Amino acid sequence: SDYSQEPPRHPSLKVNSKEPFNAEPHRAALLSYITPIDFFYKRNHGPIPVVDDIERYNVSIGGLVEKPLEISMFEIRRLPKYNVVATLQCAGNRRTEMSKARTVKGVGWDVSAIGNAIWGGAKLADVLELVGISKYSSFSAPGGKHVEFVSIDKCKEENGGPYKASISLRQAANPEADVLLAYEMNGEILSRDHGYPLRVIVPGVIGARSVKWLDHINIIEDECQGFFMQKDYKMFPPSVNWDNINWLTRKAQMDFPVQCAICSLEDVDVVNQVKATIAGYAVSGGGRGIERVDISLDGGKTWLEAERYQRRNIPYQSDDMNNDKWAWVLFKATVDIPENAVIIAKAVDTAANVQPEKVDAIWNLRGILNTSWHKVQVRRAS
Ligand code: MTE
Ligand code: MO
Repeated sequence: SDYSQEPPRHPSLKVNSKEPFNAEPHRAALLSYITPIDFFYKRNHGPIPVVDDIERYNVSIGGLVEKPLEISMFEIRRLPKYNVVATLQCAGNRRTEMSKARTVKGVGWDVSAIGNAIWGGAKLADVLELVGISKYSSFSAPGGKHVEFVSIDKCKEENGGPYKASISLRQAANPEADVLLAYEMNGEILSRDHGYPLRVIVPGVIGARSVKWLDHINIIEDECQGFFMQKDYKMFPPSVNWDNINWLTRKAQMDFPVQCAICSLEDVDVVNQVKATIAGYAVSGGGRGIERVDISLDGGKTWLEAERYQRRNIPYQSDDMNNDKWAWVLFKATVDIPENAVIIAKAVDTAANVQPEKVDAIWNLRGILNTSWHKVQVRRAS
């Protein structure tokens, strides 16, 4: 593979793999509501494609449609534009910690394979109307079919072929699911690392389905048969290992579960004052909001509720941005730090789903969806 044309990246990123480029920011970079582009995690499976002739760039839409179509960037930009605030999270977020319990296979990540951005673009539901698929809500959805997104990058897992994924047609054609073909991130033209010139954003779903560098869209009868749908990004029980795995027995993971992490402290950390602010992010998938974040300073015996907030430091506002449904919340609590403590955070979503206490209960061989209670060890400087 050719990695000679990679874009420049911020030097403070922690690089978990150089080729393909996988990197995350330090925890403290996640304490602003909107994650700056430079500090947004970058998760790739091959070299970053070079798209230099934007005039000729187009997306073809085919498969089970009455009228296949090629749509240019110019035409996509002429469709109604939406700004959706959505958190993108890699299913492998917090994998390093899961691997400490029992070794898993995959790129290691601390707690920062996640970010919250303002994505600007056309709704996939509007684009699908151009090929004769009418919009529907969850009440009228016929279900059944799938919408496949195919990229132009080259991944070794696909034997040098492009990255691809699919979502249900029901979700794709539902305008309220806010699935976007995004050409902007935080008000700027999408950067090469994040999918220039056009990527899919599937809010509330693991990052793996938000295909970057979109090249074509296929309406298909069954789920996409690509590697990342069939042989990866599936959640297995702790009993399954590499000798007895049967990939067919599990579904491709879509929505992510309730998650939170402390970002004001690294693990292990030293605090100078008795009073310290514990802060971080909490988010749940599928459009479920965060109901509560609990903090414990005594190993989980007693808990106090953290304050929560959204919509800080948004660089601009627009009328359609009245919805934080797909976005994380930040939390904070000012506490007296014991001399030696393990500080724990756990979140509860609006469906009352709670993060599990121990990683062993959710351990899986690919190390995905580590949502166990987040713990950091701190010591007070004397
Ligand atoms: N799309 C393409 N074409 N190639 C990829 O390697 N990685 C996926 C997804 N889309 C990927 C892709 C994964 S696993 C994640 S978590 C997100 O992109 C990461 O998006 P980001 O790099 O913009 O943070
Ligand atoms: Mo991912």
